[in-house]
Amino acid sequence: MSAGYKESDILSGFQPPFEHFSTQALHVGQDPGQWSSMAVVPPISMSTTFKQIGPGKHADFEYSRCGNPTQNCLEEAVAALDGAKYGLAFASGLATAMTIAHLLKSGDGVICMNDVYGGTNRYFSRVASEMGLETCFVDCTSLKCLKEAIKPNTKLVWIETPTNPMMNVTDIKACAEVIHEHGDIILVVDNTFMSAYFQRPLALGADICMYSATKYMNGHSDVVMGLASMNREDLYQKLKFLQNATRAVPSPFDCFLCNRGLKTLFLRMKQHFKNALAVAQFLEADPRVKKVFFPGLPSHPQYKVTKQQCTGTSGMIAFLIKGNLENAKIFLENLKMFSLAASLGGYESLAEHPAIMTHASVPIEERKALGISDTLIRLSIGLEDVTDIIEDLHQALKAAVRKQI
Ligand code: P1T
Repeated sequence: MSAGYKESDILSGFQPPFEHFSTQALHVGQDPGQWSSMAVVPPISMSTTFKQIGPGKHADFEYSRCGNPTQNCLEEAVAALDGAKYGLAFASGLATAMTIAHLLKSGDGVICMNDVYGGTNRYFSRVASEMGLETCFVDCTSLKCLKEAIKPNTKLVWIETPTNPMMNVTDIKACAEVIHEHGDIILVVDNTFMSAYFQRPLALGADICMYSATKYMNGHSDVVMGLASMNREDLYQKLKFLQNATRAVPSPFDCFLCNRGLKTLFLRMKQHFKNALAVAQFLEADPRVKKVFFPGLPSHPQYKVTKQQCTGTSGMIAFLIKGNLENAKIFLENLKMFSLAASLGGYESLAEHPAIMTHASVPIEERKALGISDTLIRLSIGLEDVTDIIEDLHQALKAAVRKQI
């Protein structure tokens, strides 16, 4: 099971955990005094409208699309966990991307990390482009490529780190320094794979930190939602306006669930990391596995950067199985405890085939160039007992690759 690295060696050298994280997750935005009932757990405020004192004169809330008490609790908590002044909740991760893209106008340029979630690639290349945004996809792990891609009309740089699915890590601080030398370019970091517990993009120079909260931030695979946090007042005001103007908001019930999920984020992330580390070591040592992509392993090309900017890494692993598409399919179909399903970041272990599933919308030539091959498998390592997780992977690998290839 060991690939020759001691777990203690691998865990050392990451940044220390963010101070007061669990206290903030439990208390910021959650003051019982904000409710007349003094409820300790924020109630689900289902009312779509709020009684006004006089025409146009309202108390804290007016109409639920413009602001909702349950959503408020969540937004305040998220801002605190990201070390931000402001937090905003949206209907999904992609609704967050769409709202952020509305900050731009036709003719503006976007630089998007070349390896991103398939839906983000599709949004910029096939939806935002139709509205006049010019997007180029660039390997932002190379500062040289990033610098060369900046044009006079560049207004937004979108990075995802680690990337979905290849687990490439971008140096956020170095990237922010480069783009902020070029005037007013907004740097957005999709922090979905790390969650607020392991990475704080705003402290490293990003202007907006965003999430598909459908993943780790909620953590229970029962909410589709997006989140964004920022320190800049101008960006907050514009995004708050757009949040209302486009109706990209989540339901109060979903806000309640995600707010609840945040309470255990720190506990969940630590266990995801621990389990994933053991799985990555197991896979790296297995003769049926060709290559493992996990930023917490010394073999990862951006291991050093990961340790410099993160307090750990999550449960996301990608690997190449030996053989061909058939071997990958047999592996996935033989998993017993893992579910073969898209999505990630829930308490349960999931496995998927990016080329056929989450990244099918990425043109095949682009997929090939990125390394999203027929034998690439992505795992979201859950919170089950790690021996059961490894046992399931072991038996499926044995079924899929019968002899050494
Ligand atoms: O599904 P939605 O909440 O809209 O989030 C989109 C999104 C944005 N960013 C990243 C890094 C993501 O992984 C996702 C969604 N990803 C999957 C559904 C998936 O299985 O990869």
